[in-house]
Amino acid sequence: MAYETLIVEIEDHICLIKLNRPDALNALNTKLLAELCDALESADKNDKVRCVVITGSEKAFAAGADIKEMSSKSYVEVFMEDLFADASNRLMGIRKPIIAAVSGYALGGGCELAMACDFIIAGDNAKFGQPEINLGVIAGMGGSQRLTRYVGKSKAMDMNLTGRFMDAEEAERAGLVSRIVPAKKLMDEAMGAAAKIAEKSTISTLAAKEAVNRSYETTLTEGLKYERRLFHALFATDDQKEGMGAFLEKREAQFRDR
Ligand code: DAK
Repeated sequence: MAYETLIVEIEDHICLIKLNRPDALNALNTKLLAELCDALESADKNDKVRCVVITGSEKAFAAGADIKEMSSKSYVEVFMEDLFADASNRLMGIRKPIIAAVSGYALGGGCELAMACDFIIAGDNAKFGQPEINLGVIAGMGGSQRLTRYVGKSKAMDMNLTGRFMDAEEAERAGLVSRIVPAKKLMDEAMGAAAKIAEKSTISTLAAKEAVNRSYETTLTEGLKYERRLFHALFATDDQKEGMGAFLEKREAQFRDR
């Protein structure tokens, strides 16, 4: 399907989604968010796709929600339409792994979108921030919640209250990003990570994603039980027999998502 605000390519089990509003530094407007949810849900349903990568341009992953689109809205409008709730919920419903490949600015809703992905690989030029405070509002899609879980209260408060940007090195030190690479190598690294994930059984990657995400929502005891049950359940799959059999036979596993 052709999109107005995205470029989507599917190759070798990887769905690459490039945010494409260069004139607005990929600001997230209603159209882009709707198209992004549509592209992600299509990838989630597509048996050929095993991993998704979301990226932007070299200058900006996304500079936030579209300020021009939002600025004149009233409280009643944003409350009644429950601005961004649908996109936020639909993003959380995606079961396949999603990597955010971040170059340049990931600000406001852009930083929140990256954090809603499963992990972030950053170019050494990446800049993360929750500058909504400068606009007389606060973060609305995870900047006070997910960021706090990623980097702890002190840094999350600093980012949300001062609106300052965090560079890639600080973001890696703080645990916001999983790895930093030279900006020019960002897509090679992100696609390489996606290819590694795409080699696995999709049943296992969905289970792994679900188990890690569960740790945010429950106690340690319940989380450990949940993880154990998923682990047990994977013994019902052909892919578990194939994975363990291949190890014992000293060959590469050929997973068939069964
Ligand atoms: N929205 C709309 N347009 C934007 C934009 C944005 N967020 N960011 C940049 N642009 C546009 C600029 O207006 C400019 O357009 P023209 O003037 O050329 O037409 C073009 O992109 C290039 O930007 P600049 O000329 O400003 O480029 P610079 O290199 O000088 O500066 C910058 C780059 C990223 C530092 C700067 O553009 C900037 O500060 N941008 C705004 C960053 C920001 O404040 N982001 C937070 C937005 S608020 C919610 C959920 C989420 C949210 C809200 C509610 N609910 C669930 C209720 C999220 C809110 C936000 O993200």
